[in-house]
Amino acid sequence: MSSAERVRVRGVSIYRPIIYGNTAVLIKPEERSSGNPHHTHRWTVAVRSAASNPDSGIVGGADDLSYFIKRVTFKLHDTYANPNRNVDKAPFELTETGWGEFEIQIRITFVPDSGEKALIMYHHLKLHPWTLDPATHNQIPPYEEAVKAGPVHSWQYDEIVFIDPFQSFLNTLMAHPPTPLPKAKRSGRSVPFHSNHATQESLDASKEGVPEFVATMEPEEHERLANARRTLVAEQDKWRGILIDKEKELERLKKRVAALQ
Ligand code: SLL
Repeated sequence: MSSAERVRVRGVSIYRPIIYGNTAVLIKPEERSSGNPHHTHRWTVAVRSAASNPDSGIVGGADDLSYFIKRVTFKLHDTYANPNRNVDKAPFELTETGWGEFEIQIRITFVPDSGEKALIMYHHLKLHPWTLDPATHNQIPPYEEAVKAGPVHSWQYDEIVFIDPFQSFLNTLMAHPPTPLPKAKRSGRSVPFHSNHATQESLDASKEGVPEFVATMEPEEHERLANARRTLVAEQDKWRGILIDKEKELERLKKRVAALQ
């Protein structure tokens, strides 16, 4: 890389939408004996592009992220052999079997050209559906019941923001624009989010097919902003009223002090 390309482009920030999370399915009781008989679930943890390929049947993953991600390390629970699992090429995902939920550390190492530090995120592996019969929702459901709920999905939307990127890395990013999220759901279940860099939403759709992240529809966004503005104005009015009352009280007390002196 030439020295000119090692220059940071000041004032520029560029982001890439990603999702991270897991899906899980039950292992049929008759298949359990072939592996570890205690392992009840087969799960996949992944870092993917946020947009889905509608025909793929998977959540996210329309774009290959290896133009900016070099490695994803999934750190599993200590009950797993070799808990640090490196994935060095797309798709950045890992499939395992197990019986319990735990926190997975997800470490994203960017391509060397980026000059970026690794990013660490956490995802709570989810194996059990959230949306079963309310009478039993706090318990792990029996196999027959859980299987009816279908695969479990638990995903977070996030945006990786690169601030003042190196010129060469900026070129790389701009050569790979992310597939835009659809405006509305195409199939399965959709999950609207507000494209605000700090916003994260998780989703769980065990029953209604493969969920998909979608861009918030514009009228919805307008409505949300209008509501926020109304709340702010009401708050301002309230505090202005309080301030006026306090000032009046202060005047009254000052007069009393003056009268006493
Ligand atoms: C729990 N805190 O108690 C969690 C730990 C560990 C899950 C869950 C595989 C273990 C193996 C596995 O599912 N570990 O193969 O021994 O729920």
